[in-house]
Amino acid sequence: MKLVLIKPNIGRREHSLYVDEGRMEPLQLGILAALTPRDVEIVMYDDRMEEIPYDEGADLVAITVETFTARRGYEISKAYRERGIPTVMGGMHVMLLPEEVKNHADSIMIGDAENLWPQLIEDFKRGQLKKEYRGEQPLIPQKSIITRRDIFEGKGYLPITLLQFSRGCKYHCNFCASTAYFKGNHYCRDVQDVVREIKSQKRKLLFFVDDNIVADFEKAKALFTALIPLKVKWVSQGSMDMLEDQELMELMVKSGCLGLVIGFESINEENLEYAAKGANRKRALDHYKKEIQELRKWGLQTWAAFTLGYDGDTKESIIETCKFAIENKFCFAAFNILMPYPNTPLYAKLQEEGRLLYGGNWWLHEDYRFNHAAFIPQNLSPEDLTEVSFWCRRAFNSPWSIFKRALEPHTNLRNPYRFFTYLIYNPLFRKEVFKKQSMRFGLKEAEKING
Ligand code: B12
Ligand code: SF4
Repeated sequence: MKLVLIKPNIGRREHSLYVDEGRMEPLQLGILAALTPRDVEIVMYDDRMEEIPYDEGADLVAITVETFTARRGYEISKAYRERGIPTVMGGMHVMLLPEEVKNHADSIMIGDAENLWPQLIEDFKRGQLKKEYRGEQPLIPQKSIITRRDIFEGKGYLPITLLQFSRGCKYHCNFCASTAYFKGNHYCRDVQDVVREIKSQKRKLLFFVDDNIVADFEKAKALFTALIPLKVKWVSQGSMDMLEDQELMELMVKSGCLGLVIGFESINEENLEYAAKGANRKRALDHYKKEIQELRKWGLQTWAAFTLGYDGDTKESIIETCKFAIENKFCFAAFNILMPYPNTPLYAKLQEEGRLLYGGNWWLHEDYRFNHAAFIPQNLSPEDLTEVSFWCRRAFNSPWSIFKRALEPHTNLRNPYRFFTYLIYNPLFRKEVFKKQSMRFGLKEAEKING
């Protein structure tokens, strides 16, 4: 049996293809490969930089789907099904909108693959593939399962190994798709499995793609303690309440943490209330002064994530947010428009208020473009929100800002390695800002795709 695994791209630029130069290993496909019985031949294609050879032949095609890759994922599925090859879809978007995805695949898997994937392969081999697989979340993800990384070889991914310690997060931010997926639960792997996984590969630079690696302080401490002897360097995502636990921070730094993506979201307390951003409560009142000092003290190179377009936002407040990020010399920052991801509380709220654009399913709409507003903001037009958010990305990643932000002695200038990291990745992200803006979803011209 031959199984083809696919990671879809978002889409394409208006007049040319989009190749993601900052692409990273698609971890979920490495996990699916590890869960697949050894007698199955596996090939992986990453639509972000290679053409999919539809006519090469396959018995089954497995496609991972997130909301922003759904349209492209459906195109790929259609191309295989037209050739008589069945497809199965899984991933974040399938959990959020199973009824939509069902229309585009022979089978879907709702939730994590660990408990169900081997069964699906068995069913397929016996000619009894079901239309839907839905199981309980595994309480311990990837139990004794080490990601298969041979499928990533030669694909030109950034030289950083993606892996997970935990899934989900204890918080309930109203826009967060992960929380809709994990329903506010937080599941951790066995620390020894993580150690084995790190030892099973050669790289010393790791990206824990956890939603919030510090969602459980004590479990995080156990992980960090186990990482110390491995002498790795790592990055991840974490909420800023971590700064309240000195022991946690000490272990984090000792275990090789270079920095974290931290959801600042907004410098306006009212917006944080709107987003139900529990981890930040009251911290925006003095513009995160104490938190930023602490992050510097620990020498962490922060990737500050902001969300723009809350009801308390105006054009001016958004520009202020960008200035705040430059003034504080963050290593990196994201300025994402608030997105109504399906099945989130934010989506329900905006729907009820009649503020959703593109008929409520922007991810399939032929006119929707990447990084554009998909709802009507309170104090500015959707077009202005799109424009000012793009302005923030351009300003933060401008050569002048890159120069100015480099001069932060505790973080970006801490040592030559940190400075080198800063210098390599800032120009790369700058390039991506321009390439991604206003990308079309899917590769096909204005085709109507049904929900
Ligand atoms: C790492 C990461 C990134 C990395 C990319 C990593 C990569 N490989 O390229 C970076 C930082 C670049 C990134 C960027 C973005 N990301 Co991102 N990212 C993540 C994160 C934190 C982890 C993804 C991951 O590897 N998870 C680990 C795997 C193992 O989990 P999984 O995919 O859920 O897979 C399991 C199951 O779902 C299932 N499964 C998955 N696929 C399949 C397929 C089949 C066939 C089957 C049977 C089962 C199955 O089995 C797996 C194992 O149990 C997620 C959060 C999350 N919890 O997933 C956000 C997340 C996916 N990102 C998100 C977003 C919005 C983005 C951006 C659009 C942000 C932006 N505005 O620019 C960009 C766009 C990316 C792009 N293509 O350009 C959202 C997506 C929301 C949604 N509804 O789809 C998420 C969920 C974050 C969130 N909290 O909302 N991201
Ligand atoms: S803290 Fe981050 S991961 Fe947790 S619910 Fe909020 S946005 Fe999602």
